[in-house]
Amino acid sequence: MRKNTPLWPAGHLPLKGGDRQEPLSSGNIHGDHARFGASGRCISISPLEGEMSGRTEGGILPEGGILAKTLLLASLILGLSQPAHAQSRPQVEQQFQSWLQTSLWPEAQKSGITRGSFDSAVAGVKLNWELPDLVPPGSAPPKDQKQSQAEFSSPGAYFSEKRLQGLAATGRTLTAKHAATLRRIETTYGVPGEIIVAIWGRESGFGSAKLPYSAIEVLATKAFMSTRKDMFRRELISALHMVDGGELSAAAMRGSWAGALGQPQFMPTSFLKYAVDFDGDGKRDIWQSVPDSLASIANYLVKSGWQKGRDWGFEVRIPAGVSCAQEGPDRAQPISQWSTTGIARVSGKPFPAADLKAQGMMLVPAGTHGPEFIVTPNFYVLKEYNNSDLYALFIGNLADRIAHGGGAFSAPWGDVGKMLRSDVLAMQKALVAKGYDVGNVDGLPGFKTRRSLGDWQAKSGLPVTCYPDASLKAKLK
Ligand SMILES: [Ca+2]
Repeated sequence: MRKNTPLWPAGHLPLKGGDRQEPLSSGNIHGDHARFGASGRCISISPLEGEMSGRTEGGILPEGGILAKTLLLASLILGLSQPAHAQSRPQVEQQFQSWLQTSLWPEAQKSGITRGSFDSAVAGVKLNWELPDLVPPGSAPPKDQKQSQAEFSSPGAYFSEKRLQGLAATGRTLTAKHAATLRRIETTYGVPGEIIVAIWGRESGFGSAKLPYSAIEVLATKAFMSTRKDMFRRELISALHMVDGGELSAAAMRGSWAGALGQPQFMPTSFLKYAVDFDGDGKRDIWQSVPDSLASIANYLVKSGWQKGRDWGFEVRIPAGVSCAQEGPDRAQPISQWSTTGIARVSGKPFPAADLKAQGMMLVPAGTHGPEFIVTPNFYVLKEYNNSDLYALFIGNLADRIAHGGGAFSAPWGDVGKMLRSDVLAMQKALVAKGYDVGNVDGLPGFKTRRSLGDWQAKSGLPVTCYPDASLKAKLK
């Protein structure tokens, strides 16, 4: 292992469809990236997955701890696993150089990249053997087996109060410093400054995180030999287009260990789609320019459907007698409608008028064991940036702290999440056998699983908690 191995992955793996929640301890090694902050403290920038939408996940997590150990272990297992038909590194390097010319170049050429740009971008590029999640030629891909033995952590582990307070304090300072820019961005894009600043903080420590890797090197290595070659190959081609289009030199294209770029941590496909020049120098510079970085985040959200004038969501209290099994974007109804059932904000404030008459969705990530929410469509736009309920809640909570001096969610996250993923999987299979829709049968308690569990609990005369726990294991067969 190299000394500066990134050790702090974000705590979860956002997944397409949003019906899942990653166990914090499962060793989310998929392209996680981390770096060392300018201040010298280690800042982690989290894993890929949003790559479906061309995004990486953002995240700054507490130093060390179980996640670090898990990633370290996973990197040891995967990065240094014994190939089935071992080939020496020089042999693999040779294959890589040949692959660049005989496989990648024809595709790049076909997509319109010039030979000169291609040559300048890949000049001197070598495989980076220190990246996680590599599958060198001749070696077996990692098994998913560990996953089934992984325990869940409570969603609460995601919301480090210390981390959030730190980000909020810096976020408020920087909001004041960049007030004029943020006002201009709000006028142009309709996205509140606190949302943009919260994402900026979460993704790159407000741009303070260093970007230790050549993005071309990372993307080429992963396109050549990783568990998700096709996705990285698409990103690599996009990165070549960035060079070809004169956005910046390959050498200047610094990124995370997953190839995520600059202060907003865009993958190259997202850069091409969403990055904007907002300081007017003619360059889309999400590395050095704060205005470009902030406006690019806003543009990403607007292009993903951000609704001007609406909040992201509200922590609420669901009264006894109102079922928690009403979660999900497919059960949206006007917030006024939710309100008539007795659902109210924990703050005691009324729902804003603009939100009251528009759609809202119930969200209970820990069932009745944790904070309960009515979220707006903008919550799902935040998930487009990074497909995870907890990520979107983190951003919403951080934004509220920055804008209104808010604090932690009012209800505590219960001590849930002590089950093995394989146990949840067994419960999902039992629910499916009874005719319930649990979404993906994957051992992760996403909203469809929680909702169906709640419905089954109600039907079985059990307390309705909408979250799997050990006591239900024997009952649900
Ligand atoms: Ca610019």
